[in-house]
Amino acid sequence: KKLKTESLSMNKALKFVVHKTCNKARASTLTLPHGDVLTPVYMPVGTKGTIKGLTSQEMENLGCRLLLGNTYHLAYQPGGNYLEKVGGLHKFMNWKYNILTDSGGFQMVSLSKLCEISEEGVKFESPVDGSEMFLRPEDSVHNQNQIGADIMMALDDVVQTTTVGERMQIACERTVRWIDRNIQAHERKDVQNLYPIVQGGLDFSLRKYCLDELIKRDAPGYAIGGLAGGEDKQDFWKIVNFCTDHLPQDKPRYLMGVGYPDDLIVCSCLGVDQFDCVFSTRTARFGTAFTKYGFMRLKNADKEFDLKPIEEGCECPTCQRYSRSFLHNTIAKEETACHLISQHNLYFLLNLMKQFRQSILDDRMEEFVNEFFKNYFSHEK
Ligand code: PRF
Ligand code: ZN
Repeated sequence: KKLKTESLSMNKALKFVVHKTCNKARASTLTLPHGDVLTPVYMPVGTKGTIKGLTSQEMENLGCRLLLGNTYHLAYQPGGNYLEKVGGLHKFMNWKYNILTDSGGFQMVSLSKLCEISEEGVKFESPVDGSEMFLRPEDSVHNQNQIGADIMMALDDVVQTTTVGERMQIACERTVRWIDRNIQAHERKDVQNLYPIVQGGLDFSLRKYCLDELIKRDAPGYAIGGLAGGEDKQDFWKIVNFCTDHLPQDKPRYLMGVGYPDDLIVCSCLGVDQFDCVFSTRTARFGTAFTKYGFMRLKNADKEFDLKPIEEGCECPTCQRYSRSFLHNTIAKEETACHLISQHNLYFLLNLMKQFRQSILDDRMEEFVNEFFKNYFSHEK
């Protein structure tokens, strides 16, 4: 049966003002129900309502104004009904700024062995206790309404990026069929925004079909999904560039699951406004820090007596107090080291985007990008 094409126009919960551009890059302000977000922006990931190892106060101090939660994890614990009862995720984690929740779509790939996808939705088996969760587009949106996220993501059919042939086409077409069910289920359009997600893998014609269909729904913002899944960089950049060429100029664009420093710079240049990735905090827990000269492995033997901060000149709370030597010698023994490196890495990405944005406003983006790559691929430490 043919579903009605739903529209999300007349949006009051989001304002997007582009202040200045340089080629395709934009310096903008995204105004959401919980305040302004300066873009391009990196959004730290707090899967279950906490950024692993960091408090809401620390996130606020780092300058974070938009962070990410995950519907799939939050629906398990503490649960949508619970969150609705306590007044939503903002109240639950005492976070006064914005929250974006992913729909659970990505878990179709990350938990693929524990899920079954059909036209109706996705059935997950809990990795914790084996219990079942059925997530239809309607359930995902209902949960996100209960969570109260400022930006909610539509439930999409996600397959591994490098999938080719029929399964990729099915995923792309199903994502389009599901968008109207997502939109129809959305009960708080005046206070929460729903972004559709462009799928289609590495196939330009599938991407174009998906773009055309989703753009018709006149959403407040759009996401580019289905990338950062082990594809070649060249293919990745071409698809991002293709999507930002076709997405509306006057709406925010969110590239999902991308968070390496060099990718943030390249994709901001291609016109992306929002990014998220667990990599910064996950890699920190294994002892790797971001620096302007590339990754630094604090476990390496040469850090044992190195009394410099992770990055000289870094203004993050970690670099104000602690040395590479301290971190090297406590990583294996103390939670503290992981927390401190996570804090530095989050500061690094938040600050990188802030500097990039400022360089657009100051008409010196090209110099900024040149300097970034000169350092990033140098052999300094
Ligand atoms: N869809 C959803 N979440 C995501 C992605 C996606 O395609 C990605 C990209 N692989 C990261 N997170 N719903
Ligand atoms: Zn630092």
